[in-house]
Amino acid sequence: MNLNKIRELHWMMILGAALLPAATSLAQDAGDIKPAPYQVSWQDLEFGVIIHFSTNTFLDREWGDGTASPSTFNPTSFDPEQWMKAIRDAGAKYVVLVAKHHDGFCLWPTEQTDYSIKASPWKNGKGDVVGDVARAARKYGLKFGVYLSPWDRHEPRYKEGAAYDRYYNAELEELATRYGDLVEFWLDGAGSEGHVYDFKKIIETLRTYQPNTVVFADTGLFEYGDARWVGTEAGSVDYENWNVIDRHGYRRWRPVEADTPLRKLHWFWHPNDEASLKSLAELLDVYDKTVGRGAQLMLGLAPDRRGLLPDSDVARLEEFGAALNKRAAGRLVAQHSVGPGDVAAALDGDPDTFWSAPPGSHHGELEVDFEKPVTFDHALVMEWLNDGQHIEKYAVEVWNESQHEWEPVVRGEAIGHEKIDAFPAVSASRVRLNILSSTGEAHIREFQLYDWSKLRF
Ligand code: FUL
Repeated sequence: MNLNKIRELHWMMILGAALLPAATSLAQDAGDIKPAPYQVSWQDLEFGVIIHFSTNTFLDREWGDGTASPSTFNPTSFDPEQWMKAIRDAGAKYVVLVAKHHDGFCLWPTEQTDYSIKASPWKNGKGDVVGDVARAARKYGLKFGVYLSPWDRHEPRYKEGAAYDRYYNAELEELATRYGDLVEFWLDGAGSEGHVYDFKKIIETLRTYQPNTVVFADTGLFEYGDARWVGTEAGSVDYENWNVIDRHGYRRWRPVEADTPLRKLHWFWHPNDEASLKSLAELLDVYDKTVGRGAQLMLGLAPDRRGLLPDSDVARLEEFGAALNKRAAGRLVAQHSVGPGDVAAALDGDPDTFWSAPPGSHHGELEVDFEKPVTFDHALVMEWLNDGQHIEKYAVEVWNESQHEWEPVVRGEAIGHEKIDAFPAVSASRVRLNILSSTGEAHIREFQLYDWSKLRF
C-alpha cells in the first residue's frame, strides 16, 4: 500500500457505504468479542511472506500501467522450491502470492482474460505460477494464500462497475477452487480511489469455497475483513496493540498484519538494488515491533528475472531465521514457579499449554524463582486469546532483596498474542508478571525471560 492509500480508502469507504449493513445493529461490547477459530489459528502463524513476481519484475517497475506485453514474462530458471526453502529457514509459516497485481496480468491460466501467462513465452504458455507456488509452499510445510488486486489497469471492464465485479468474482472463484485451502486472501485497496466494488458479493464468493480464509483488508473495509492493515509499510505496530477495534459503533476482532518489504520500499525486484536489503538488525527490530507487539509480520519477497530469490536475499533470510532460533534457545528456565493454578504451563516453552488466573478474577500474579540470580533484558508474554483479549494493564517486576519490595522493570497495557518487552539488563532471582487489570481472568500461554543484548549473530 502506498501513502495515498488512507485517502483512497476513505473514499472507498464513503462510496461503498451504501453496500454496508446498518452498523449500529451489529454493535457489541468489546469485552464479549472473541476471535473466530480460524483467526486464532492464523494468529498462531505469526510470520508470513508476500511474494511479488510479474511483468514488473522484467520492466524495473513497481506499478505497471497494464500495457506491458505478456511476452515480457519469461523467467529462465523459475524454481519456487528455492523460494520456499529460504522462507522456511527464515521461520515464516505462510506464503501469500500476488496472483494479479495492479497491471492486471494474471499468473495462472485464467479463463477470464487473455492477459495472463497463457500469452507469455514461459513454458510456451502452458505454465501455472500460482499452481507451482502453491505446491512448493505445501511441500515445505508452509500455508498458501493469494492477493488479487481489485484495481486493474488493463481490463477494459474496470470502468464499468457491475461488469468488472463479475469479472473479478470469476477470477476469485478460479483461485478459490483450484489451489486447495487458502490461508489468507489479500484485498488491497491501492489505486481504487473513487471506485465502488461489490465487496459483499466478493467475500461471499470466497466464503462459498473457503470458509477458513483470513481476509486481509484496510480498516476502511473492516466489515469484510478478518485482519486489518496497520496503516504503514514501515514494519512497526503501536506498542499498545488491541485485537478488538471499534469503528462507528461496530466492534470486531480484527488483528493487525504489518507488511514491509525485505528490500526497502520495493515490493518487486529491481536491478542493482542490493543496497536496499534490510540488515539483520533491521529485521530483528521489525520482528520485535510486529510479532513482539501481538501483530502478524508480512515480509515482502521478490524473485528476480531468473525466477529465483537473489542469493543476497536468501542469505539474509537464513541469517534472520538463525538469529530468531538463537534468541528463542536462550530462554532462562526457572527452577520454581509460584502462584495459583498450573503456573508451570506458562513456563514450559509450549504455547499449547497455559496458566489461568482464578475464574472471574481481574488481577493476578505469576511468579518465577531461580536458584541463583539471573540477568535478563527481555520478557516475552503470550496471552491465550480464544476467550478474548483480557489483559489491559500489566507489569514485569523483580524482587529487590535489600528493600524487600517488588520493582517494575516494565509496565504496559496490551499483551495479546505475544508481547516482547526490552529494558536495561537487570539481575534477580524472583521475577513476576503482575497482571494489574484484566476484563476476565488472565490466561498466559508463556512467560519467558531472555538476555538477548549479549548475543552475537
Ligand atoms: C500495495 C501495492 O500498491 C504495492 O504495490 C504492494 O503490492 C503492496 C503489498 O500493497 O498497496
